Amino acid sequence: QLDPHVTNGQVIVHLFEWRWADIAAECENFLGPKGYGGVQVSPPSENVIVYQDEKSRPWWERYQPVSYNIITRSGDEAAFKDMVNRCNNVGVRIYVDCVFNQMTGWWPDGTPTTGGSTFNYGAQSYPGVPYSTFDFNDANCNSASGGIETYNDANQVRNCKLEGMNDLNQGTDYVRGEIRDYLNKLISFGVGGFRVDASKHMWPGDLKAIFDSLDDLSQEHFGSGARAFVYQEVIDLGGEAVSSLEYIDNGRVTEFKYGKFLGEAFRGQNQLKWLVNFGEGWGMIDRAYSLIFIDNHDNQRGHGAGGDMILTFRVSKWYKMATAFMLAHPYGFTRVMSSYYWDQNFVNGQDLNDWVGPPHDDSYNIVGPTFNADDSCGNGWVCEHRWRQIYDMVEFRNVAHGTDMNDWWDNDSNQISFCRGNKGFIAINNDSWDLKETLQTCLTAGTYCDVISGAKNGGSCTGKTVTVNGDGTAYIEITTSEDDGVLAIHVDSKL
Ligand code: LM2
Ligand code: CA
Repeated sequence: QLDPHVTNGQVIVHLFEWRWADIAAECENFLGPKGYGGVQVSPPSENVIVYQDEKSRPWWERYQPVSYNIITRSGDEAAFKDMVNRCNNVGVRIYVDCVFNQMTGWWPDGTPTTGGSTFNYGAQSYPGVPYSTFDFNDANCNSASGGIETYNDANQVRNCKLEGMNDLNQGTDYVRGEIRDYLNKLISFGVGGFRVDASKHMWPGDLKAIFDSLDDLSQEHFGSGARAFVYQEVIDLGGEAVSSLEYIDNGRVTEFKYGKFLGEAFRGQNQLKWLVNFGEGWGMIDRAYSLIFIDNHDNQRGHGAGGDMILTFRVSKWYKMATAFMLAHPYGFTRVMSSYYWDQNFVNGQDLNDWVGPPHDDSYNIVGPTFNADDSCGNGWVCEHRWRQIYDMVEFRNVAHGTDMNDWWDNDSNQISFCRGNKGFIAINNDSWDLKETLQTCLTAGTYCDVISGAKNGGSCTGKTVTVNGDGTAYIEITTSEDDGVLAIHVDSKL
């Protein structure tokens, strides 16, 4: 359950709040050709429809399921199946964000849902599954309020209500069976695995029992005996009762320290030279188990972990540098974030617009992206995964896959470079002065196209070129006035 079963590439992208039909087209038109291995999709399970004060259709309504029917603003079951098939057909895997720690929060009786299933929060009745009051944890929660009051008590974290939402008891055969049936339904459609929402709030042993009970992946797309890829969302920055290490027997685990540490480094709170032993050397979990990212849909808007150190598309130069570092560096299994834009409104350090949902029409139907001549997106979609500096580094990661890091260099400050075997070379300049050095690239002699400032186009290069000498060294220049603080070359960018 550690194996993502990728064939097309080593990087997955979270197409946050995209519609299934748009993802299907994106697999065919962009992700397949550019070497992305898979897509994390937003929760497909039927959810509560939220109109609360000025908050109309917040993105977070999808974390309040009312049933496991496949019907949301992203599309219905037919559209979902079509997406999975079309993506698998071009080698791009689909990983599903699954929400089964909880059902809804409190909403008035008669509150509408995306598929028409009814529910009653107080009676803990969700007939669309069905779940009833026996299936929830209240009796197992030891806090006074019934909600999670402290993260120093693992029992509270797992058995009490998160943000007031009805907390499922995954310890019972019945609840396990309903969750298993939901995941097996997705497996039967051909998905490659699951992002398990709020795993920290479920007992690792309960999760193990559920994952072990799952069917093998679709034989048609994955061959025989393939097990679902599992990555569990556990926020562990240290100092709490629950640790990510409790979950590594079940599959991979999100490593939230990764984006926080890189955010601190690129924002100047740490020097890049210290990244020489980034990874386990910094107290992060073993790379065999870690799922890493610069930002996710929570912490890019101040939810979740990492605070204001997290880098996002809003600080694009740093963001591209940190993403390039992540994709060039051998640690972990990598996920790229793909966002939509929203206007922030900070009051006392809090973004009052952190709830704003995806681009939509007057009826709050999601409106998909348009595409510009330079591959970038319109209609309010940021599409970081379509930024040249990012998708070219996806290719770098694919080319360098299977090699280790070697020939690290730094200037004792914020200029660094390293090789990946004899496959690729990257240099980064986050100092306030130019990088102008002759460095070891580990590549064979010849002329290479820098895939950050441009791209190889037939026999020529639209960006900077690098001349590698017979001994593997090359003169490397990254000035502070350039758009990007990165230079990257690899065996397939040789001219
Ligand atoms: C996650 N990981 O563990 C998701 O990545 C995160 O996005 C989810 O929270 C969370 N777990 C629960 O699945 C989001 C969002 C919350 C939001 C919840 C539920 O970050 O702000 O809570 O989804 O929709 C919202 C309101 C909150 C309210 C709650 C219940 O913000 O004020 O609490 O709904 O109605 C009364
Ligand atoms: Ca729980």
